[in-house]
Amino acid sequence: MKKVILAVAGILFLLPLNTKAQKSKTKRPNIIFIMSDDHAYQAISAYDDKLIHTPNIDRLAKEGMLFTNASVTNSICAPSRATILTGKHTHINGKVDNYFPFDTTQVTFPQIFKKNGYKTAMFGKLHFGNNPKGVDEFMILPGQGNYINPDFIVTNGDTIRKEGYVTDIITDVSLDWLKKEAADDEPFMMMYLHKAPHRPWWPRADKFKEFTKKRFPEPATLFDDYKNRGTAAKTAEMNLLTHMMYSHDSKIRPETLAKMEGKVFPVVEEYPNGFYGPYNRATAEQKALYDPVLDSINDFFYENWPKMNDTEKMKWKYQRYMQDYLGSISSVDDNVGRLLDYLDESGLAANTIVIYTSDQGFYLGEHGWFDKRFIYDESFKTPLLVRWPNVVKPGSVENEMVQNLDFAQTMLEAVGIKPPNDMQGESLIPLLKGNKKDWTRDAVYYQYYEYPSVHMVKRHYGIVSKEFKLVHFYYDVDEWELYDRLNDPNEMNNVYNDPAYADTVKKLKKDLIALRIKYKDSPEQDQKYIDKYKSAGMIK
Ligand code: SGN
Ligand code: CA
Repeated sequence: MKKVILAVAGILFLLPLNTKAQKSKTKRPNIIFIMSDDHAYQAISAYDDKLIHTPNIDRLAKEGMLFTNASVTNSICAPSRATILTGKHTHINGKVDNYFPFDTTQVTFPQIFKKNGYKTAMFGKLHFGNNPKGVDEFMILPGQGNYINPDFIVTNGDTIRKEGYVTDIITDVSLDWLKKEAADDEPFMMMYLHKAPHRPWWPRADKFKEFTKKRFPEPATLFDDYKNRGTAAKTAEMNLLTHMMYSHDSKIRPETLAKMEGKVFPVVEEYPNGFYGPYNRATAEQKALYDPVLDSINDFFYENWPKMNDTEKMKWKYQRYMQDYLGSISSVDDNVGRLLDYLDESGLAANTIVIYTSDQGFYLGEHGWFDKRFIYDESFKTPLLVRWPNVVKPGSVENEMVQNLDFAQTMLEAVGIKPPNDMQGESLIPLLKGNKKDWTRDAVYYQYYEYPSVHMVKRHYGIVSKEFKLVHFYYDVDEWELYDRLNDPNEMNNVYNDPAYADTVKKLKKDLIALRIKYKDSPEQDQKYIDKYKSAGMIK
C-alpha cells in the first residue's frame, strides 16, 4: 500500500514537470536573424583568417553550417533588405535601389510570423525610408544612421538619441528585449541588424587605437588595371586611390588638407561635412579618446603624403581603410559574442535558430576597390552562417548556390509556417538537414539598377553557377562578360569572346533567358526602372 501511495505521489509530483518538458520540446523554435551592413565574407575568420579573427561569429560555423556560395540578388542595401523581407526579387517587390521608399503594401515575413503567434522585434538598420511592419517592437536608425551617439526611431514613431557606440547600443536593446520577452512560452523572431561596418567606418575609440597599430596583407588584385574587363569595371568610381576620400574615409582633418594646399594628389572630391559630420557627434570626453589617434594619422599624412609615389599612396590608403573597417567589425564580433553568451546562460540557445549574414559583400581592396554593387564575387557573395541545434550538423560547409531570396521561405518553413506561394526563393531546409538530393537549383539570377549614382556602377544582370558567371551590362553600354569561376577565381579575364567558351556562352544565354522568365523579369521591366529615373528627373 505504502508503495502504491508513494508511486501515485511520485506521478503527481512529476506530472507538471513532464508537461513543461513536453511543452518546451514541442515549442516552435525561436529565430534570431543577425545582419551586418557591408560585412565582407573575407572579414570573417570562419571564411578566411588573413585579415581578422572573429571568434564569436565563427562559433556559428563551428556549431552550425557555413555557406560558401551564398549571394544576393542585387548588391546594395535597401534592395537586399527588401528581398530578404519579401522573398522576392527587387524588380517584383519594387525596391530596386536605395532612392525610392519601400512599398509598404508588400507582405514582409515578420508580418507572417506575427500573424502565426510569434513575438517579433527589429533593432538596428533598416534603411527603407519608412518603418517596419509586423514587429511588436522596433528601434531603427533613421536612414544610414550614425556610429557615435546615434539617433533611433522607436515603436511609437518618436526619434530618440542614445549616448554610446552604435553596435553596443543595438546589442543592449536587443538583449533587453530578449530578457523581457523571451521568458515565457511564446516563440520569438528577432531581427538584430548592425549598421557596422558601413562607411564611413568609425570604430569605437578603443578599437580605433588598437587597429591603427595593425598592418594587413594586401589582396592580390589591389593594383588591378581593369585590362581584360569591360567598360563598367573601368568607369566605376570606387578605387581606393582615386575615389576614396581623405577626410570622410581616411580621417584626415580638413585643416590638415588646407595646410597642404597644392600638395595633395590625386585630388578627390569630398563630402562637405565628411569628417566633422560623424566626429562632431562625439562628446568632449569621447573626442578626447579619438584625438590622439587622429593626431598621429594626420601628422603622418602631413609629413609623408607629398613624398609618396602612387603605389605607396595606394598601400597607405588600403591600410587606413582596413584599420577602420576591421576595427568596426571587431565590435560586431564582440557584441555577437554577448548575444550568444546570453542565449547560453538563459537556456534559449537550444531552441533558437541563429542566422548571421550581411546585406551584401564588399570589396576590401580587391580590384583596387571599396563598396559593392557589382556581380563580381566580393560583392555578389555574402556571408551566411546558420546554427540550429539538433538539426544542422555542427561544422558543416555547404557550397550550393543559395541567395538572400531564400531566407524568408527558409525561416517560415523552419518553424512550420507555409510560405506564401508568390515568394520566389527556395527553402534551404533540405541543405540545412543535409538532404542534398532534394536540392535542384544550379544557377542564380542577379540584377543591379542604381545607375547613374554614387560609385557609377553600370546597370547589369546575369546568371551565376558554381562554374561560370555570364553578365550583360546595359543602358548606356551593351556589353557581355563571361568569367570562368573555377579557373579564374579573381575574375580578371572576361572570356566572353574566347572561342573556347562559345558553347558555354550559348548555353548560359539560354539559361539566363529561362531564369528571367522564371522570375518574371524582362527587357520591359528593365526599361520600366529606367523610365522611373527619367520621370524623377534623375536621367534625361
Ligand atoms: C552611402 C555611402 C556610399 C554607399 C551608399 C550605399 N557613402 O552613400 O559609399 O555606396 O551609401 O550603401 S557614405 O560615406 O555617405 O556612407 S548602402 O549599404 O546603404 O547601400
Ligand atoms: Ca549595405
